[in-house]
Amino acid sequence: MTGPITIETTPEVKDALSEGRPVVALESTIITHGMPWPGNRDMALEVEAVIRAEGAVPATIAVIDGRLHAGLDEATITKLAQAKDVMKLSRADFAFALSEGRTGATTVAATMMAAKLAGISVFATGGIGGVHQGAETSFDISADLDELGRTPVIVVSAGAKAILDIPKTLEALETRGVPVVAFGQDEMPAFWSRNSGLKAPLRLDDATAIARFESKRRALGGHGGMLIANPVPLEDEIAASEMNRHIASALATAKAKGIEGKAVTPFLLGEILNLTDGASLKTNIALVLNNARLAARIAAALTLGTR
Ligand code: PSU
Ligand code: MN
Repeated sequence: MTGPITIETTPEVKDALSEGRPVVALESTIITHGMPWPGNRDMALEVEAVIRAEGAVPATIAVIDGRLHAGLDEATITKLAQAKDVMKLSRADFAFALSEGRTGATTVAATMMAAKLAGISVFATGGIGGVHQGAETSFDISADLDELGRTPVIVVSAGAKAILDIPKTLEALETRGVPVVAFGQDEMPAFWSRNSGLKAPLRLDDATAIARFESKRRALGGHGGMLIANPVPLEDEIAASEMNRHIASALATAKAKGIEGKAVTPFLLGEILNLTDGASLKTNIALVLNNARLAARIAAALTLGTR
């Protein structure tokens, strides 16, 4: 009954980890709860291809029938992308899926836990969860933030999803000692948009500098995660002025329908997809690919070692 968790790895992931080659973890909630079929499957496979093209190995994380996987083959990704009743796993219910033999997709929080267990130090996603708008009454704050505060994995994102309260999310990250690094610009990006109107706490312009920062963090000891906020490419962005209208409208619908808890983020993403006639999905896929590319470069820079 007890003992360490067995992690099922693909041969590709197993070899890369044992040889110390760069590996990038990927979450699966974005596949099951973040995007509709079949765009979700295409995104998941394309992200893996981008990481391989950079010379790193992708490790998509999920719990399948109670077993933790780091690295999924194409057939399993395809099945997961179409499956119904997949759990959305965070720190609170990750072990439940293992003990009950369930199938669950990992959020940022659970993917960070799995990555650490597997010995993977870089993870690419779309946007992290954070402090929701109206959190002062709903108390809805993603477990992703506490995980960033405690688990030493570099999370490459396009910032916090713009449906959130970004200023409060930045405050909560600062409280937890999480460095937030905007990549290549001063401003904090806002997921679908390059600009948020907020200055990011830190800025770095290349993967080597991020690896150098990480090695100093390790040397200081007791470090949790780091958040890289990588702006969506210019040609793929949707301007913040346009997105803000859609976000306000989606938030109003969620409120009117009484959407709560784990359902909030998937509901808002789905609403925004309809309001933008699918454009938000195209942007979401573009930003994930962009994050995967940077994550692979950071993983490579970390394996080279820095002074
Ligand atoms: N990034 C995306 N789409 C998503 C998510 C991230 O582009 O669907 C998921 C992540 O798994 C993240 C989760 O951890 O949304 C946050 O959910 P919540 O707000 O319920 O903590
Ligand atoms: Mn929540």
